[in-house]
Amino acid sequence: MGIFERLKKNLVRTRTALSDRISGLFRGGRPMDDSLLGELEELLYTADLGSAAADVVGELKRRHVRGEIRGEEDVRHSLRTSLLERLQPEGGEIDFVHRPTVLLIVGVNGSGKTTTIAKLAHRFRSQGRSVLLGACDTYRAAAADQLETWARRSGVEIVRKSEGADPAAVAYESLARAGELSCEVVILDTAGRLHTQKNLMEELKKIQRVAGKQDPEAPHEVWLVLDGTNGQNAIQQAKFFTQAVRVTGLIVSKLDGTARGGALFGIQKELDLPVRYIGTGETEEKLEVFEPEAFVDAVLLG
Ligand SMILES: Nc1nc2c(ncn2[C@@H]2O[C@H](COP(=O)(O)OP(=O)(O)O)[C@@H](O)[C@H]2O)c(=O)[nH]1
Ligand SMILES: [Mg+2]
Repeated sequence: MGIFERLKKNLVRTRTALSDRISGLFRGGRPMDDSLLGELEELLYTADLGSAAADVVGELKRRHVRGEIRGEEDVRHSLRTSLLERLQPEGGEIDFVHRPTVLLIVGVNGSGKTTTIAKLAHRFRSQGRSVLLGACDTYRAAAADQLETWARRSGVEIVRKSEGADPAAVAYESLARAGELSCEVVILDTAGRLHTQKNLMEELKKIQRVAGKQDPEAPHEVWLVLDGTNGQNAIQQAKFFTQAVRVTGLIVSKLDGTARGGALFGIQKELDLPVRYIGTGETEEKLEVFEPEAFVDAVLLG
């Protein structure tokens, strides 16, 4: 199964909210007019496109006035073009030029960080890379246990300490151990919750600093995991993280479990960061490199 087919299947709820409902608008041979365009805009809001909804319908209206939009196919085509313009081009896989390449994964509690790290580890392992995971979420022992279970399953190294240990010390040890073992990739898991948000942000900054002491360019990537089921609400949370750490990319998780996948367009516009991967299920293979065209086609085309 190719990526388009997989996305069609896994993003079926968002697809129903967009593609199927667009078909519904045109049922019974309804003509293109202002009332239809109004309903289309509403539909896009309901599908959680946020500010993107007004923009793409505005473009559609301009084309309609110019006589370029006659029916359903033209509408889909116009939406496809406008939505693709709003997405940053595919970033592809990172190039792993640094050894080790250090990835710092941040996000609120429950957003899917640990699961996403398991998926990344599985992915990089299957590409033949050596991977080490650092359990910097020391807030609860169960967090490191969860990471360790995934590490065992994928046959990758893990560095962990006891509950309450300094997360920056775990980061330091992870990089040192990766150096000894000559690992290609280090993925650092972090806590999404502390006593206060200020503490959390200070902690993330410290992990970033400590990694930078071993390699001035580390962490080479800082990926923010956003829970796709939160739709547009993920944006405010995300801004909080982008103020504390140097976020370089986004991973939107749980897109299989929501009709709000259209939020990705608003999220990308607001945050101006590339979406690297999307999560489409709970198991380790349910991670896709984010390909804008495949994504748009899977949720929009009939
Ligand atoms: N359906 C679905 N569930 C996910 C996905 N990613 C994570 N989850 C679930 O979300 C919950 C929280 O995930 P976890 O990785 O522990 O979040 P963390 O607190 O950020 O580390 C778990 O029940 C995961 O199985 C996904 O892509 N799809
Ligand atoms: Mg976790």
